[in-house]
Amino acid sequence: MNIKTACPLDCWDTCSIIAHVEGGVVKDLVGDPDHPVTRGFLCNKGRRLKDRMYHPDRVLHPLKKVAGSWTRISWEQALREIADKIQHVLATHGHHAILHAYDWGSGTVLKNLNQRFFYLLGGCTETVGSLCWEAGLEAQRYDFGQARSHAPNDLTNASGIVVWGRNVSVTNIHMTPFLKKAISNGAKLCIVNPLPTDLHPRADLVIAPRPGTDGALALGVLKHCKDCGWLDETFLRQHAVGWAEFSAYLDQFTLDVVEQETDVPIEHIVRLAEFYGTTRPVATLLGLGMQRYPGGGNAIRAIDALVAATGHVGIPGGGVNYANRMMSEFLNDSALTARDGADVREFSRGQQADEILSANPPIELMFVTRTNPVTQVPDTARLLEAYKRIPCIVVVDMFMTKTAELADYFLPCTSVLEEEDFVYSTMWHNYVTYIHRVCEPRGEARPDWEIFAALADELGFGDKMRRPVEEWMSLALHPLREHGITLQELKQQGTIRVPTPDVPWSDYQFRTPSGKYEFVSETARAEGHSGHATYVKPREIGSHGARCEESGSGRARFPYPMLTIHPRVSENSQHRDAPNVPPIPTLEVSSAIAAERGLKQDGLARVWNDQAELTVRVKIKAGGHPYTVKLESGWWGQGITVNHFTKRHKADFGDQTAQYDCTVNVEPMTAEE
Ligand SMILES: Nc1nc2c(c(=O)[nH]1)N[C@H]1C(S)=C(S)[C@@H](COP(=O)(O)OP(=O)(O)OC[C@H]3O[C@@H](n4cnc5c(=O)[nH]c(N)nc54)[C@H](O)[C@@H]3O)O[C@H]1N2
Ligand SMILES: Nc1nc2c(c(=O)[nH]1)N[C@H]1C(S)=C(S)[C@@H](COP(=O)(O)OP(=O)(O)OC[C@H]3O[C@@H](n4cnc5c(=O)[nH]c(N)nc54)[C@H](O)[C@@H]3O)O[C@H]1N2
Ligand SMILES: [Mo]
Repeated sequence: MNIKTACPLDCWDTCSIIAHVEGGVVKDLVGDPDHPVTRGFLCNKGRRLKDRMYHPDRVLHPLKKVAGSWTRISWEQALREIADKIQHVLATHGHHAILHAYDWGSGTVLKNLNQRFFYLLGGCTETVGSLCWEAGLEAQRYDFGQARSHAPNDLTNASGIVVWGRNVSVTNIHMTPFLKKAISNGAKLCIVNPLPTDLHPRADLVIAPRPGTDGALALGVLKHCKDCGWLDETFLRQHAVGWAEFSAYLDQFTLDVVEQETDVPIEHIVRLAEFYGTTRPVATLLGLGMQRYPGGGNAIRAIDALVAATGHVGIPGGGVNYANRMMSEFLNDSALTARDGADVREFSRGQQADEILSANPPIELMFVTRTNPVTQVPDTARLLEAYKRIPCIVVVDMFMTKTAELADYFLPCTSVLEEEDFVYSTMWHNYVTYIHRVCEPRGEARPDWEIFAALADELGFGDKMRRPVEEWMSLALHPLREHGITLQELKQQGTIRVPTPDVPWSDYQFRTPSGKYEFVSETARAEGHSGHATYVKPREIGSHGARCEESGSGRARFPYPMLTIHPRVSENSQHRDAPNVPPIPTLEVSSAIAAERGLKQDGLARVWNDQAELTVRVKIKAGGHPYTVKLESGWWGQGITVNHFTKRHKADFGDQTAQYDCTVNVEPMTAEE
């Protein structure tokens, strides 16, 4: 029997999946050929949803930690004891003493009911802000009024494509066929990335900036376009505000200043300017990596300005494609969360350790859902210090994660394959997919909503959490009714297209207060920022020469930026089931670093900074910024996580973390070590 479901992982692609089921057992998962974007191909993370479900390490019963060891308990006992704790904390410290730490480990609509539970307590403390993409979303809110992306198919209208900091073949693999088609139609490809990617061999131009300096690069490229007369004067005059003020600021970004700051040779800066100034249309695909820096939001604003001023906004085959926020207008997920009236104290996802440590009232009870902060939040050591101070922690997950290890209660949730729901969380395209339950839950696992409804029963407000799931889903889909889309239709069709435009801003009616594209945004100013994009330097990463001189001995303490980007074989830390995740992780280095530090291919090395130290296997890879190293995130081992290395620095907008502003040193290990 074939049953349709979907991948709920926090990802660009959000695939629709067909499960082959025999006798109630899932035999195989394959891509659904009818999905217009993901088109029958399923990546290894999606295929492994089955292996995760059947994994021998999966926790299938509620657990309680007694005298330091985990003991199996019944749901009844778990729910009663946790409900008692909630009541006690509410009575003694109030609802702000309960922290709900959550993120997007699953992006299905019914997960919104988790928040509802805490709001119904009268409120809580919850985590807000982003480890992921918020600085860029805020940047595009200032510039356009909202982040919008072109429909995937529209890429084939482009004459030039700039993949700016997106790791397409790893994180957004379903973009690849669209890119290949565009290239075979004759589109030229430019890549801007400090690290080599699988797409590099296809590129006509590769630019490898020093990490965290894209803002300076974009401003310099735009200044050069201005100097060459390559701007879209009609756009600047009719559809934008603030150009004169911004244009005056640009003048300091001369070619030699930009070369100094970014390590990009002048010749490459000029070629990128030609790309934007003389090719039309150019589609720009932004990744999220480059906004995880102190100046990350401003970098996105600078790139927006470059693309807009050279006339690539609002036309087929163009756009600054960062995210797709239009979807949210067609889905009423707030009907499920029902936050209105709840008294919520907000702690930043990135800064939560400091906030927990200084909280008044203190955090007495923490619930963790859909996230593994111990491996994913920057500065793990500080986070552990904070979490260890919390008297009681409840984790809802499928596995004993590094976060769950700290807990007092573990509540087992279902896999997506055991749930009825729909997924709408794509960061890119505009399709929603229904999730049919593929098989019965294993063991005693329950969907999150059922766990929280059962807890609400214990606390006497179960009626406010319990409705048939169809009703919750219909509520969320309500705005689509006027477009003729109902739950019934979604259920039958499997995947439906939400009616967002294929080419955003083609009417040049922007969502900003002025209705125009805003090179200068009064909103940004009112929120405490510069009106226009500015260049903000990284705090840790500097020029290699300057860092080497710093120490006086010709060798800086931490001369190499280390990018802890998303892993190829796993979704963040969810690689427990993945093959080939070794106890010694791989550090990719350039040949320049290998020469400078005497590193050998496949040799062991020590990488360290002022926070952490790790033994790594060296892989020498050409094609990136000469002094940048790569270590995939999500990994833990040797007593630490990758985020033991990263700092708690903030990006400029949106309470976003700046975890890529991180530097290390590396040296070969001798055989005896
Ligand atoms: N296989 C896999 N796929 C995933 C995920 C996963 O963990 N594994 N995670 C999902 C999630 S949560 C997200 S947010 C997306 C992320 O998708 P992406 O944005 O594509 O990936 P990241 O790893 O966040 O970003 C890293 C890219 O940015 C580049 N980069 C880093 N610093 C800079 C810089 O200063 N300038 C420029 N120009 N580039 C820079 C890196 O070299 C890398 O190629 O992927 C999703 N898809
Ligand atoms: N150094 C460094 N740090 C990073 C990043 C980086 O690139 N470098 N990337 C950042 C980014 S972009 C992101 S989005 C974050 C990701 O941070 P997280 O979302 O915390 O990362 P995951 O490892 O995907 O953890 C998700 C957890 O949710 C669980 N889960 C999955 N489905 C469900 C469900 O239905 N219910 C419940 N209750 N649990 C479920 C999974 O088993 C898993 O343990 O990490 C950030 N941290
Ligand atoms: Mo993310």
